[in-house]
Amino acid sequence: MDIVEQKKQVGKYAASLVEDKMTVGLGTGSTVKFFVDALAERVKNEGLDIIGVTTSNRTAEQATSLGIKIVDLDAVENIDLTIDGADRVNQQLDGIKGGGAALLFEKIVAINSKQNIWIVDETKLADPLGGFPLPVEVVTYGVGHLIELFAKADLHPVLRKDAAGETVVTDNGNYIIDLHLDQIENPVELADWLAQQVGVIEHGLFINIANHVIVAGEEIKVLDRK
Ligand code: ABF
Repeated sequence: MDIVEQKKQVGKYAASLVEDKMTVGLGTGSTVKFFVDALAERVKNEGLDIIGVTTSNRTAEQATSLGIKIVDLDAVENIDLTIDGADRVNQQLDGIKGGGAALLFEKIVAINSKQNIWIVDETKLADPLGGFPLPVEVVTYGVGHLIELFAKADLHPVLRKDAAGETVVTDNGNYIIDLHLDQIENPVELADWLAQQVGVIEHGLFINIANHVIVAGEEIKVLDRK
């Protein structure tokens, strides 16, 4: 099964887990895009009655255009279930997220959700975490000094640019610094250190957040947090 088929498969599977009357957190990324498509099909064909809270402008536009009702996070008490993608996941079900630059909203939606499920293809499993740049969302003011600090800490920072060479600006008006680390032996320690640095708004280490991870493949695997 190629990667696109795997993404479609888990997207559809995740959509089947959504129940009537749920408030659903909608993540971001190419896998979630298939989930939102499949969820919209259920809304249209089965009359599934849900409301969505999104983690990015991109997902909000897709969901709205497909007829899913979207509300602001502050309009709901909490979210029943959030389905999101991930860039890397280890055996503890901790992960790297934010390759799509939506990590801040993704984390805010996640911590306000009763259940978090990530949908991934097989290429995302990595223990120890690594092999994918770790995104850190930072304020634009003084970004050069933060890059120097990260470089001194051997974190191999690179300010994210788009294909046209322009600095990427997040939905919240911030920059992303990607840390190019081969392996993250102690994600909890790194997450704590990053959270303490002035100018860091959020980082892409999602520790203790996913309840389940659904992995695509010939047979779908559901991994549960122990
Ligand atoms: C998101 O989707 C992320 O945090 C992650 O960066 C991304 C994974 O995208 P894809 O499914 O396109 O690989 O939710």
